[in-house]
Amino acid sequence: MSDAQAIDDGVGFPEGFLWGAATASYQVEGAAGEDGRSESIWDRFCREPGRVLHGDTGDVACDHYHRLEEDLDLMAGLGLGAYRFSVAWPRVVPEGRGRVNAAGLDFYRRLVSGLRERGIVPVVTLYHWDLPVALDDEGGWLSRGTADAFGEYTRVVAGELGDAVGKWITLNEPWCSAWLGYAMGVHAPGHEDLGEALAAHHHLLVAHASAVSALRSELGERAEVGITLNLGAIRPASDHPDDVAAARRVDGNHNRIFLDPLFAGRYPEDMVELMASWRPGLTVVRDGDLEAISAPLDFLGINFYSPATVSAPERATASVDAGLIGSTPEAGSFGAAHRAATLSRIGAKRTAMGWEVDPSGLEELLVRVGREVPVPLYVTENGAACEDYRDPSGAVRDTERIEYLDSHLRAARRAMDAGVDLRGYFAWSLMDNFEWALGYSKRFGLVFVDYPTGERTLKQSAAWYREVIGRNGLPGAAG
Ligand code: IFM
Repeated sequence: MSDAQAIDDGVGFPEGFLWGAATASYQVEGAAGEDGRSESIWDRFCREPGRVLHGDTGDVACDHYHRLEEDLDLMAGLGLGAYRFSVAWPRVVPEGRGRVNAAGLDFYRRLVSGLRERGIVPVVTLYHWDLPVALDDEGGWLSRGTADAFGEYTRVVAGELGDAVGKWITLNEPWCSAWLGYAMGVHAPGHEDLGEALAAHHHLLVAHASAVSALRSELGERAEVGITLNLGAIRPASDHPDDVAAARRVDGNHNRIFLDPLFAGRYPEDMVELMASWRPGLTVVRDGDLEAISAPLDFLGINFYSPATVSAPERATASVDAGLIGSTPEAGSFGAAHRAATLSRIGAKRTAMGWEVDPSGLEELLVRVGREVPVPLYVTENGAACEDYRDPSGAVRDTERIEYLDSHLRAARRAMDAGVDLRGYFAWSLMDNFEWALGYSKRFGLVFVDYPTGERTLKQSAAWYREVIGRNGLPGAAG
């Protein structure tokens, strides 16, 4: 770090570094049946018994749809430089393709205008998992037609918001859409079939390509276009060759089957070989796909929460001596297919999700990806779920979240010192929200949401983040 960038004895960030917070449509908007919005696969999934904790749904969520002005003021009060949100496809194109719902577009128009009036940069994610059910009925991500429909929908959104939005993210965490949704069954649409996950994976990348092409042709150079991936810092439990090989396979599934096609126009050979053994004869890749998928991007978004330690399944118990536990193969058939087990460090600090807190994972990941891809990076999500509550004075003293954010920002800054071109950071999340299969049980927000009333309360972390943004850097001592 140069002297000019250091602030007091703290850690400074370069001028123009984008400080943001993120949310996603289904997690915050509510108003599920209003103004012409149709059902998404998450509306349907939530209604299937046993899918979501306590039977929670996104019907009301944070009621952001109705509290838009209040939330915009909250963001301005935090001093946010940018807000990353997603557009709900079923609100805008209710049948997935064809008819456009003007009322749905109007909501996003008001959101984007409200941001710009407050000097906040809008960052639009086009798909954060809420696929219209009409498309799921035609096969969802198993059907190539969904990728084409995504291109059409992108064109509609770009046509409406393109004059006011400069930064576009095609997909959020397609790994979750494909592998949690089609292989592990824990996300909508809840399937458990490895072959389906492979098809979904490829079609999501084809959808990304369609969206890039739509954005380029609608908006030309005005649009900066990227994708957000939840890449992993995958570490072998030991230097035993079996553990190293298992970690390599998991790295292949989490990282290389995205980075290689997107930035080198090919799928990694070891993954092609492994995956072909699951579903011999599966052919979803067509001529020209990889060329389209690897069309140049302007940035890459990375979501990071926690690193993963991996061993060969038969070596999982042997790892106890190395301070590691947990011999569960990575989520059932997925782990078995990759011949890998995920381990945990004994005594590690964890968030309320049970995820280990280890900021060195973020540094490691940014440095690696920074070397491998030719575009600037953004951390488009990072944050912690904590057991937050309002104390008798009404305050939410979430010091663990502050420590988490502070330590991860320091890690990001170290990666920048090592040469990584990191342009911005988005805290997940602006406010507590619907945490998918875990319903409302996990709170990630800088802002506390009292779900029965919808009342918002700034947590201590929100005040801390406002200060960080204001000084463009972190104070000297952590926390
Ligand atoms: O809430 C999710 C978000 O939708 C995608 N990234 C991870 C977050 C925390 O699990």
